[in-house]
Amino acid sequence: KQSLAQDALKKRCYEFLNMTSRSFAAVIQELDEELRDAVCLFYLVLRGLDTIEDDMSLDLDRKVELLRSFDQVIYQKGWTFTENGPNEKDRELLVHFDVVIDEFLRLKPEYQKVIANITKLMGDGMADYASGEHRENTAIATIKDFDLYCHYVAGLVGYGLSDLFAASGLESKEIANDKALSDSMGLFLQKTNIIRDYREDLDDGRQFWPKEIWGKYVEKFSDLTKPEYKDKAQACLSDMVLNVLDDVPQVLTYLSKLKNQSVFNFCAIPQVMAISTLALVFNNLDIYHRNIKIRKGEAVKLITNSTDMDNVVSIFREYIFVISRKNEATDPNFMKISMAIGRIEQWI
Ligand code: PS7
Ligand code: MN
Ligand code: MN
Ligand code: MN
Ligand code: MN
Ligand code: MN
Repeated sequence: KQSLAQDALKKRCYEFLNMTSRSFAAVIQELDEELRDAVCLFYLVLRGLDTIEDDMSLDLDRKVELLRSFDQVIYQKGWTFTENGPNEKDRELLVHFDVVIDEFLRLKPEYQKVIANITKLMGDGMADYASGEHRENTAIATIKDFDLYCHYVAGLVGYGLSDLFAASGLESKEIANDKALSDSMGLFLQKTNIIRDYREDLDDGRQFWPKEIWGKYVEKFSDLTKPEYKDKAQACLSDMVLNVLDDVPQVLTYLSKLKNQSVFNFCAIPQVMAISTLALVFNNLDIYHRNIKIRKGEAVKLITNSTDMDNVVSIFREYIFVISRKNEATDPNFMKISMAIGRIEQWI
């Protein structure tokens, strides 16, 4: 039985979850009891790590030291962090991180180990990209660099979640064995987010699109916003969308292997949001100027309909069809996109 003080700490953690996450808070809270707290704490630990990664006002050496040691920080009772820039988003979470640590230490040791392991791998990956060879603005040069960065910040989340699912017994051990499938689940979300957030990230002084792609179309990454490069910008965008479409068959394969209803909903909802976002951004030059988002009503429809594999496949079919209709024969990537859609159609 939990004491009243412990209940209050757990409640604080769920408040932090609702404070820091637009999209994951609801689906995490719907998870079966056995997994809910572990996934909530996994989220909060990684949100803390990402808040450090994102803070451009932190001294670089200090940032790298924190990123590389964060897997130990989560075992230090009483640890809090107040060094973030005053305007850093989600700073409040780190100011009260002792609460997260207390709850983390109450999880089953098996769950703690999964979370600490992924935190170590992600923190080291983020540190590599924040410093050293990736320090320049051209940080993400090749498509390989792009895949590796997305693996660190999202594919690894997929590994960790699959490990938690398997450890809980709600899913079979098999779900955690095929690492490529778990990786794709994270990559598809992260890459779609990176395309959609072109403008926001540019304004923050960040560029995540690989130069190997945008360099085919413009000299400078920010040229994509210029009216005189409109056609180049459209072709570049379709090249990026083409890159993301690669992961769709693996996403559907992963989802088809799930057995538990609450785990299925938790996994499927973000993926249908992503395919809907991808259809919205394709050939949509607004992304170079402002933050575009799927409509609230559409999001609600997607959430209520993502209940089983048949419905999820229907949703993917609908949005793949939207992309197919928007694909223009004059686009240099027209043929490759048609082929990628063909590969997905074998699935849907
Ligand atoms: C533990 C649920 C389901 C097998 C904080 C979920 C930021 C897209 O740019 O908030 O900070 O605003 O829009 C999530 C695989 C990770 C990948 C990664 C952890 C799916 C720190 C989500 C969330 C794997 C690095 C949030 C990857 O986007 O970002 C839990 C299976 C955190 C998942 C970051 C991005 C996530 C992201 P931003 P967002
Ligand atoms: Mn972030
Ligand atoms: Mn980040
Ligand atoms: Mn406070
Ligand atoms: Mn983003
Ligand atoms: Mn974001």
